[in-house]
Amino acid sequence: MTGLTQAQLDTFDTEGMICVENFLSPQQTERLLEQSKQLLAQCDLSNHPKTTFKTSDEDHIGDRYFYESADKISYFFDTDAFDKDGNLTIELPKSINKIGHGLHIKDPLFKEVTFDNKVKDIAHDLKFTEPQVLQSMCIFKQPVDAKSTERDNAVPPHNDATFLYTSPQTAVGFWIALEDCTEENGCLSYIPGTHKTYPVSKRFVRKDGLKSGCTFEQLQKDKPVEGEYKMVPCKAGSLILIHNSVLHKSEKNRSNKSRYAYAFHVIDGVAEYDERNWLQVPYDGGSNFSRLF
Ligand SMILES: O=C(O)CCC(=O)C(=O)O
Repeated sequence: MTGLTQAQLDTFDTEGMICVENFLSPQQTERLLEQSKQLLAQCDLSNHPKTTFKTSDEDHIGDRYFYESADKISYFFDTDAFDKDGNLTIELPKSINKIGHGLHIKDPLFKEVTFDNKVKDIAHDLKFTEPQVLQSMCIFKQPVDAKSTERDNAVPPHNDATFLYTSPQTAVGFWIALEDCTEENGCLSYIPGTHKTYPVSKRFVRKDGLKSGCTFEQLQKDKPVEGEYKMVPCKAGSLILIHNSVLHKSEKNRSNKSRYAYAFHVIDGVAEYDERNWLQVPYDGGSNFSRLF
C-alpha cells in the first residue's frame, strides 16, 4: 500500500482525521512496541528533573528539560507519577506519559518508520512541498492499577496547531497505534469538521527567548465548542492522520490493557516557523528540522 486514495484524501479534507488500517505490518508494529518497552526500561531517574506532562492550559508549562528535547530521547511523567515529596507513586516504567521529542533522530527503529517511503507518499499526497519532521514521541496510556485506580492519563481537547504553530498552518500528525485502541483504553476521538470551523485561538510560545519559560498567547477569543466527539477505535498498526486544527482528545485508560502509540508531526518548510515556538532545533538555533524528502 502506498499513499492515500482519493476517498481517503476527501475524508481527511472534510473530517480532519482519518484512520488508515494495517499501515504497519504486525511484525513492524511488534518491533516498535518492544522498542518502546526497552526505552521505558532505560529511564534513569537519578539525574532527572521529574518533568511531568499534560496537554492542557493549566498543566502544560514544563521546564528546560522539556523545551530542549527536540533532538533528544527525554522522559516525561504522568501528572500523578510523584507524591508531594517527589517520590514515585507507581513503578517507574508505568509512570511515564511520553518519551520525546527526537526519536526520529536518535532511535534507529523509530527513525526508519518515520522516514519510510509510505510516509513520504502520504506527505506527497497531502501536497507538502518541503515536508519536515518536527517532533516525535511514544505516548503511553497505562492501564488501571491492581487496585483498579485510574491514572491521570486523559488528553484534554486541543488542536495541534496551538503547539505546532506555522504560518500558514501546515502541521499534520501521524499517529500510529502500537496496541489495539478501544473506547475503554483511551482511543483518540475528534469532532469532525472542526478544523474548518474552530479557529486556532491560542499558541504556546517561549517567553523572553525561554528565560521565563513558555506561556499561552491568546490570538483571539475561544469559540464555544459545538458538536459530538467521534471515537476512533483501531487495531495495532493503524495510522491516524490528524489535521493541525481539528479538535481532538482521548479519555483516561479505564481498562486493564495498556495503550501505547508512536506519533510524529510533519510541517511544511515553506511555511514560517518562528523563533517564539516552544520547540526549536537547538544545534542551529532555529527551525532546520529533518527533511522527509
Ligand atoms: O495519544 C493520545 O492520546 C493523544 C495524542 C494527541 O492528541 C496528539 O498527538 O495530538
